[in-house]
Order: sequence, then C-alpha cells, then structure tokens
Amino acid sequence: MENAEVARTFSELADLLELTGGNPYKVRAYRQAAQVVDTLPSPVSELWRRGELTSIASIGERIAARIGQLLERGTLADRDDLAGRVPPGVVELLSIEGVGPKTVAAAWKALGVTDVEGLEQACRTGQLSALPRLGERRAHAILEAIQRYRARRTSRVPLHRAVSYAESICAKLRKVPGVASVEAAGSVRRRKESVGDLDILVAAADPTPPMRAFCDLSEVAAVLARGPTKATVRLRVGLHVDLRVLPPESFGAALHYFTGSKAHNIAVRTRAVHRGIKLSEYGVFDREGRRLSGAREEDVFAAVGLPWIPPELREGAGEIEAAESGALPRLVDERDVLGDLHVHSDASTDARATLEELADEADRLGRRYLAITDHSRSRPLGLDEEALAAQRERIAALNRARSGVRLLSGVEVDILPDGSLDLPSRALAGLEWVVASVHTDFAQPRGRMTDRIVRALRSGMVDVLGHPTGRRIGHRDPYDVDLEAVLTVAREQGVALEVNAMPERLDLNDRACRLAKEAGVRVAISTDTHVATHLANVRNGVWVARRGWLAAEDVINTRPLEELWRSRRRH
Ligand code: DGT
Ligand code: CA
Ligand code: CA
Ligand code: ZN
Repeated sequence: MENAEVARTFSELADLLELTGGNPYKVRAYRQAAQVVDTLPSPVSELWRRGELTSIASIGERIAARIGQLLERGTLADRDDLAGRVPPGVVELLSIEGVGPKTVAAAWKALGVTDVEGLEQACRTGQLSALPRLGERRAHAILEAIQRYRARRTSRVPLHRAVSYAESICAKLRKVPGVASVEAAGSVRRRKESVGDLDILVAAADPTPPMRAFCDLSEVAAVLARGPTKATVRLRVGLHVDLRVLPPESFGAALHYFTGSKAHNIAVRTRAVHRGIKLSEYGVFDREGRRLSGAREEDVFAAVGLPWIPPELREGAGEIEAAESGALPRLVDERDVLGDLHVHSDASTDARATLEELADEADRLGRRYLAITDHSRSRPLGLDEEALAAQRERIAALNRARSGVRLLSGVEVDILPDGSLDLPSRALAGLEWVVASVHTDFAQPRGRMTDRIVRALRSGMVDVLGHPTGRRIGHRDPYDVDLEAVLTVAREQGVALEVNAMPERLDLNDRACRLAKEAGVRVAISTDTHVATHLANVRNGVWVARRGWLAAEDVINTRPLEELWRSRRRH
C-alpha cells in the first residue's frame, strides 16, 4: 500500500469520526498521522515491516498499531463502518472553505443535505440560515465558498504525490530484464504543481517484457488501452498513466517530445523546420528521412543549435531565447540548500516536534542551520515576549550542548490587520530570525492588504515575508494583494520572500518566483515544518523555485550562515 493511500485512509477516518461526533483527540491524532505518512520520504510499509514506525516523531504505539492493521488487512474496520453510515457526498462538504463538521452534521441531520448541490439549495431556500447558530450571513458566505470550491475542484494530482507514484513505478520498470532506461516525462518532469496524468517512457529492444510488467503492476486498477508498444492504465489512486516503449536509439527524442510542454515543442519544431530537419518522437531526421540522431535528449537540442534546457523551463515562456543567448540560469538544486528558515517546534500548539527532535532530523538531512520560528501570541497559543525569551535561552543551551546543526532563535510573527506586528520591536530585535506572515483577515480588499504587508516590511524588523499570498491549495485561494508593490518594497527594505514548501501551500508559486527575481528580490525556500519529517519537504520548494528560473544565488538559504548574517538588513 502506497503512503498516499495510507494517508488518505487516515484522513477519511478523521473526517468521518468528526462528522459523527467522535472523540476530538482521536480525530486530531488520525489527521496528524495522515499528514506525517503523506510526507514520509520512504515507504511506510517498509518502516512497519522493520518495526521502526514508532521511531518517527509524532507516531506513537497506538497509531503505529493502527497503521499496521491497515497494512495487514488493507482496510480499517471502524473507517469502513463509519463510511457505511455517512454518505460520501457529506464528507465532500468538508472541503468547502469555512464549512466545518458542525455545520455539515447539522445540515445533514436536520435538513437531509447529502451533497454540494443539496447544501447550495439549503442556502438559497433559507433552510440553512434557519438552523441554530447559522444565519443569513453564514448562508451567503457558504454560497460564495461553494462557487470557489467548484472552480477549484479538478481531478489533477498535486506534484509531490505524482512524483512519488512516478518514482515507484519507474523503479519497478527499471528492474525488468532488457530495459535500458526509464524516465517519467510530461508535466511531472517539468515539475508543474499539479499533474493530469503520468507519461512514462521505457527504452528496450523488445517491448513485450516491460509492457507486460507495466500492466501487471500492483498499483494498477484497470488497463484502459493496450497495444504492442503503448498502454494506458488507471492506478488504484485514480491517476492515469501512459506508457511508451521505444528502441534505445529513439529514447532521447521521445523523452523530449513527451516532456513537452506543447508550446515548447512547437517552438523547437519551428526551429527544426527552418534548419531543414525533421523532429519526431522517433528521432532527428534529414529532408530525405535519414536518421541523424535521437538516442539522447541533447541530440534534439543540438540539432536545432541549442544547449540542453532543463525540463522545468520548457513552457514556451522565453527559454528558447535564453538558451540561444547563453542566458539560461543555472537552476538551484536541492543540494544547494544549507538551512531552513521557517520551522515550528511544539511551542506552537499546532506543531509537534521538540527542539531536540528537530535538531536530530536536521542533522540527519545535513542541514547547517534551522531557524525556530514559532507563532506569536495572537495565534492560538503562540509565544509572548516572555515565553520567547525563555525559548531563546533553551535554544542557546542546546546550541552549546550539541555540535551539528545551529538553531537560530526566531519567530513567525503575525502581521495584524492594520500592518503592525504582533510583538513589540524590542522582542523582535532580540531574535536571530523573524518571519512575518498574514494569518487572519484574508478578505481585506486589495488596497488594505497591500498597505498592511508593506507596513510590516517597512518596520525594519522582518527578515522574510512568510507564505506571501496565503493560498492553501484546494482549501483557500490567495488573498488579493498587489504583489508587484510588495516586491518593490521588499527590494527597497532588503526583505526576502518565502517559497513555502508545504505541499498545500507552494507560496510563492513558480510565476511569482520569476517576478521576484526580475524585481531583484531574493527568496527563502522554507519548509514551515510542523512535525520533524516535514523538514524533508524542501524539495517541493526547490521544484517551485526551479520553475521560477531561480539559481542558487537567488535563494538566501543556499548561503552559509556567516554570509546570511552579512547580507541581512536587520543587525
Ligand atoms: P498534464 O498531463 O495535463 O499534467 O500535462 P502534460 O504536459 O503531461 O500533457 P500530456 O500528458 O497531455 O502530454 C505529455 C506531453 O506530450 C506534452 O507535454 C507534450 C507532448 N504531446 C502530447 N500530445 C502532443 C501533441 O499533440 N502535440 C505536441 N506538440 N506535443 C504533444
Ligand atoms: Ca501528463
Ligand atoms: Ca499523457
Ligand atoms: Zn504561517
């Protein structure tokens, strides 16, 4: 069973429990388990087999046993039991922004609402507003949220999941005898933040063994189409996968062709026409149809007079021109990232890891520094000035007692609705790292939101603007803000903007990264860790930054600590 499937089962169990009024501690524990498993870098089934599940921070004996049950039986009896009692449409209602389990349970029990359409109708007819603790205003807000939900709902898969499915399928195909190369092409190779389907390419002289192995994969739910060298399947998790098997001499040409994007391919093909050559997924050919090359992807670029272009840039958005003039950026790599500048410890009530656990995990990943940035006092139980001072002492003591990663005392301070910061300047001045973020009043009009953020950046107290647009993919749209105005002030104030690497945030996104670079603003790729395993999420942020054309020097946490200190504005 894949990590994503285990995670989905636990998150469903949490939803179902919550809807039926189950124990809130269990709800929380299951939801946390889902989150942890979903972001684990290795297969949960292997950890379980080796009896190492409980070595993961925030997975206790109880949850480990439940994960074991699920892996052994393929199902959880209480989840199935609850699922039999709650219609699936009711669970879906929880995905609508601002609609929590209490509202859903009330609409379901009192009004018989079992799907989005039903909820919409109950809002329109005034039935919903007549329920206790609801009202006209709420009903109206829910109607608007339903529209946003519909606009957002697609069948695309978030990149980090698509990558993990692709990696696992490719690894299995690489073991098939006679297979020379395997690569996932398409949008997953371009690291697009959401993926429609996987496009996997195999190089082999005899297509039969890889074709058979592919259709027989344990992940496959149904074979939708099958020919001698191509197949399309549906995975049990719902995603479709196209497979193509090619002779090794065509592999590079096919890899280029099926990586796309369409816009990039058209631009490359046009250049080929001008040069009197023909490109296809089978190779590079001259006018008479004689093969010139095609085994390696570089062959295709060389044939049209270009250096190899990284897949992340192949969107037909200036990469050909940049390649031609030697102006392609040397994109940041995960190995360039030396530290993490937004990390929560258990001093934030929505986070779990102790400082020691965070330091251990950071050492394991080879991070050199880690800014501990718990929430400020306005957040549900963040730290006030006094608690921060105490934490600073503990961090200093820990740094003295350990070698390895250096912890920085920091904070993620709220930007209040009027743009002031949630802690006094003297408290912020005593800290080594300050992230400032918007966590409330997302609905402010564009002008207010922009002024609010600009004021915070001008405080002179801020190192990084956290998750600058506030979106949470699938849950909340970005707030309305004039990003260009924010970038102008960030540049003038020497403040970096965050690329938040949580899979549900990815904020800044790829396009905004490129804008930041053009505006002369540097970014921090940060994990916003809430449990220790999240520290590995840095790769999600690197993917975004690469699509945003960023090089290592555009990313502040690729710099050693001494250099970071020197270049920062706050001293
Ligand atoms: P997705 O799956 O929606 O996330 O996006 P892609 O880019 O993976 O698109 P997909 O799976 O339809 O096709 C994979 C690549 O194959 C695409 O990026 C470019 C190439 N390709 C597919 N069909 C065509 C076509 O009709 N013309 C051209 N030029 N390229 C194509
Ligand atoms: Ca695709
Ligand atoms: Ca496809
Ligand atoms: Zn935050």
